[in-house]
Amino acid sequence: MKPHDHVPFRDFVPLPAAEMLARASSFQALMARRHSCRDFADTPVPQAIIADCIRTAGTAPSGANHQPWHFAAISSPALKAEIRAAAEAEERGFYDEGKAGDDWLNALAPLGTDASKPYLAIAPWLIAVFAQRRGGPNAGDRAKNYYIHESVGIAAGMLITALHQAGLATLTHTPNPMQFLNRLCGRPADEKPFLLLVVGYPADTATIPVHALVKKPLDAIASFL
Ligand code: IYR
Repeated sequence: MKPHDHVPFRDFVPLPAAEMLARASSFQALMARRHSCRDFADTPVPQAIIADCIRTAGTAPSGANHQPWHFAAISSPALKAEIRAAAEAEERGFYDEGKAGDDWLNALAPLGTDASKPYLAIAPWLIAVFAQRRGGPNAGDRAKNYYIHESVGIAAGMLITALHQAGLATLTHTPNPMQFLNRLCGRPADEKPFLLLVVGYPADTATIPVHALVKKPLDAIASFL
């Protein structure tokens, strides 16, 4: 088969309308139970689960199917400790040395966050998501990539969804700047760190800021035309 050939549309399973509605509704209820977690247990999570969730992320649509992402999954205690130290150094600049600015700090105040990020060393897995400026459909390709942030954003969303569906809690953590992730994860300079996802089980002491429970109703986020 040549690259420009097509095959019949496969794998699609049509469902009766009642089942579609039931599935849409139960999936919505499942996803409504995902909350960002900032207090993790150190309980281990098997690598095979993380690997399958990354496989799911890898099925995301992407510009010209170049799949412009790399997922560095980290469970090494030494590396997690290094990432924690580097992230906290950036976060001190953000929270304590004026980089955030008052408006941003005020917007974050209801979350109760600060520069201390112990969960980066405690959670069993960190997944550093990188966006590749160059690549292509095959490993090792060096072509220009397209819609990089859109593609990696979609893949990251699918990864978060897959991890939640697998029974794991997550935090989307974005220390700013986070170039230190290239050095610590051994990634080339033309990959941009996109997101550091913290993955594991919530600690018994974990809480949810009430602020984060307020989700806009459908009529505020959608219009049916
Ligand atoms: N990266 C910081 C600050 C932060 C920024 C936003 I926007 C958030 O929604 C949450 C936190 C931190 O992780 O604390």
